[in-house]
Amino acid sequence: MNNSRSLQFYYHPFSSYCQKALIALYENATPFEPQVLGGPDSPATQKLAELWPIQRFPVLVDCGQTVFEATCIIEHLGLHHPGPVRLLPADPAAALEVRMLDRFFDNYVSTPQQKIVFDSIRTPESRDAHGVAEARAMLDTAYAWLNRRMAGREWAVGEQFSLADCAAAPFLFYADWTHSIADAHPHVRAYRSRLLARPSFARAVDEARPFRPYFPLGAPDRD
Ligand SMILES: N[C@@H](CCC(=O)N[C@@H](CS)C(=O)NCC(=O)O)C(=O)O
Repeated sequence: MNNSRSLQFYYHPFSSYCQKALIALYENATPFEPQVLGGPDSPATQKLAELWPIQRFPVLVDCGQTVFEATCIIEHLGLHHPGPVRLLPADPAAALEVRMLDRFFDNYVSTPQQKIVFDSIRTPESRDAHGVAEARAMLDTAYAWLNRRMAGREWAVGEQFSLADCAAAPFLFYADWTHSIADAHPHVRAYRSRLLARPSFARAVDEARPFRPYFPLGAPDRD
């Protein structure tokens, strides 16, 4: 472990998966070199293609080691650059529950949310109405399950803010813009508000404000 190693973080401020990892960096005030992805010709974008041919972001480079997948970046930071905020509990059973909730937010909130947004930017003849209807139904099911889970809870797992909340914050933020969280799910709405008030996420949201006009469905005038 060496906290003086320099970290390069390849990201775009408006990207939900990048915000997920940024929250972890901000929670522990971990120093890093921002490598903001511009257009296809920007140096950071070209470097990303070399580092990670799949070209999904965020990507972290730590002393020549390339780390991809937001969850793994957060786990890597916890192992090699720990700070006062521990995002994976020390207890293995509690850590497993955190990882399970992290999978829930990636697979059943972010994936359907992105399906709806990406479908909206396709040409009309290549849209997938059936897939979008399935994605909306998945979000409704996920909101209902989460509403029951969050009754009486502050954070997704246990008493402490964790990796699962790093995932929940940007995914519920954009999911509500995409397929609104109904009043019938007050615990999800309250949880989303708590996440927005968390300084690490509030900072990520503020830094992404200039990009709101690019939200394909039109960003609402709130948050
Ligand atoms: N499973 C990846 C997903 C990352 C991801 O989908 N990132 C989006 C930005 S939010 C992306 O790279 N989009 C570019 C593309 O799809 O070409 C993770 O957990 O980091």
